[in-house]
Amino acid sequence: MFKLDITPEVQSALDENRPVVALESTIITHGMPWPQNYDMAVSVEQVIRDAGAVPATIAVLKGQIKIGLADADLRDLAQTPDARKLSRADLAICMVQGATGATTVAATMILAHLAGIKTFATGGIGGVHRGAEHSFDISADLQELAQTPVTVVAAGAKAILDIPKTLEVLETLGVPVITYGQSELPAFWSRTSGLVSPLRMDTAKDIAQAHIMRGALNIQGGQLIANPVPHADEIPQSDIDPIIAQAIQEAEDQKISAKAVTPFLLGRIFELTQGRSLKTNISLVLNNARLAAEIAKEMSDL
Ligand code: PSU
Ligand code: MN
Repeated sequence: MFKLDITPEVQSALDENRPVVALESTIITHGMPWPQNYDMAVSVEQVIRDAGAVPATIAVLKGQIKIGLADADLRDLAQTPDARKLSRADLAICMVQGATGATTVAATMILAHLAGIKTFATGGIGGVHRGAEHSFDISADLQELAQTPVTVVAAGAKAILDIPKTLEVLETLGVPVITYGQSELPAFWSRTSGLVSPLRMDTAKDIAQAHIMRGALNIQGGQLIANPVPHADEIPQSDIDPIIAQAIQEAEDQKISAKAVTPFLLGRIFELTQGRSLKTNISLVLNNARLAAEIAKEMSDL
């Protein structure tokens, strides 16, 4: 029916039970501009290798599932802004049509799990959008966390979202939201959100053990690890909040909806901060990759 096209580097790590960290590709095609997106994708893979794990960037190229991307493919994809944005609903259709698509958190979790990868690093997950009581815009990433057993390391839910509502939905879905190393939930570009994190853990080993314990208990779904952005690159909430509000207002005025909302907001915030948001976004992705590599190493030891 289909085959997973796994690079030899990733395949041998999986065969030998060495640590592997999955990476998504929507952040490359829809989350950042060229060429910073390509530079970020290369650096994040390097950070994972330096930490002693193997990176597996995931995408669908001409209908083929790729677990690990060759450099030329990564470079091409980073220059394909019209690649499809693939969530759970879109994956099978993209394959049947032989199309190229970048995987969101949800689709990356599905494919990572198929390949036997348990740890995944990204920037921020999708969640409940502000005004969702009218738009019903709730990311499929939340449902996926409820059903697919992958530990996802993010810097919290993206601050463009309604974070309290996102936490409520995650609680309803039975997804553990675990902040690493502090008691306050981080908010993507900022280390603070004003919200107490539902759970806290201070070591990669505890996070790995919790993942394995869930499996042993036969509890479906994954874990969300919220890893605060490094101090040096943080944008304080008071600086970013008015900019987020302006970007959301513009999205409403221009009737941006569905899949286009998140890419529009990230792009406008990049422009309105003259690139500062992008620098922070790259920093937090690299930071998440480092933690994910530590978690993956603990999982393969267990
Ligand atoms: N994190 C980032 N930038 C991004 C995304 C995450 O730092 O662009 C992407 C992820 O792929 C996530 C998606 O799954 O945004 C959420 O989109 P939506 O809100 O439409 O579900
Ligand atoms: Mn949405």
